[in-house]
Amino acid sequence: MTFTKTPGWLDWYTDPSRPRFQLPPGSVDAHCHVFGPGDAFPFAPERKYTPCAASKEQLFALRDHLGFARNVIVQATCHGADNRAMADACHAAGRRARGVGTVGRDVSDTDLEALHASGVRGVRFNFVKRLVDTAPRDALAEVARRIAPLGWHVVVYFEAPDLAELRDFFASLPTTLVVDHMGRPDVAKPVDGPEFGFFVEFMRDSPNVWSKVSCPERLSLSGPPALNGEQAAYRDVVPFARRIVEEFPDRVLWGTDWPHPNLKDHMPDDGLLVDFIPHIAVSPELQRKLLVHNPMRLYWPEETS
Ligand code: 0GY
Repeated sequence: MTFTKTPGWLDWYTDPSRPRFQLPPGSVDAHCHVFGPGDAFPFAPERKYTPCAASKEQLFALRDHLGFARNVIVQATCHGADNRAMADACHAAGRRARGVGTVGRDVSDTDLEALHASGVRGVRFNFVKRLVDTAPRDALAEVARRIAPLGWHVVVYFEAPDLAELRDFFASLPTTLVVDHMGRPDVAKPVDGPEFGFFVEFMRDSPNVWSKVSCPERLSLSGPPALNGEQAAYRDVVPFARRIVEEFPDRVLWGTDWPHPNLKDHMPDDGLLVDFIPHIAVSPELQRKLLVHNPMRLYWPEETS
């Protein structure tokens, strides 16, 4: 089937720079996607956008170019609950990728076992209103109960103003909970202000909650550095991500978010995104936790002593 991408959609960089920051050996890109290609893996009828194709081969080439050892491939809403593209990519990568899927309450045990065999270790619940029509709590709670015995976790994507309303639901879930992109703070607000303070307090009160300190390019108002700049890219996001990394060093993950769905103003250079990491994880120890130890404990526990 042929698909035409959403007007205004920016294509991912085909020639990203080589990062100056050298990733620790065994680093994991813990948030990235594959899209289609649509003729092999059609996009979901209920999708809110049609992306450009971004195949597993292109993802693996980026992994190698940036210096990552492994990927965690996260199901994006454009594929709905059809996990074939993501599962196929995980399967093809062997032990070098794990996945996070999307399933409904009607998923069979056989389907869950097949997803597990392909490398899936979590499910994603999306509460971002521009991406999904509904997120029925009873169905999601049932899914969480079904996947908990497999040792899987739940990944949640929401925007900062919605946390107050979601917090009790999150607390009722029986698994580890991983929050995408720090719960999307408004970085024009102070890092010590009530909005981000609420998120920090949520993590403080909930030892099972982790956060991805990812997507500065989505959150930033200051944007990438000037071409001749030594300044950190996306510098307005640094204090937010650094706060989370330093207070919760054992519960943070990082990912590129390649191929960067839904960006219409600015497409990041993935090499520059990697160069953002030492600004938020400032010591080798914090970098190893963020990029190696934490994702390995969550996604490859059988390889972690
Ligand atoms: C992200 C961000 C976005 C999209 C999705 O599943 C998705 O469609 O996650 C977004 O538009 O903010 O994490 O990829």
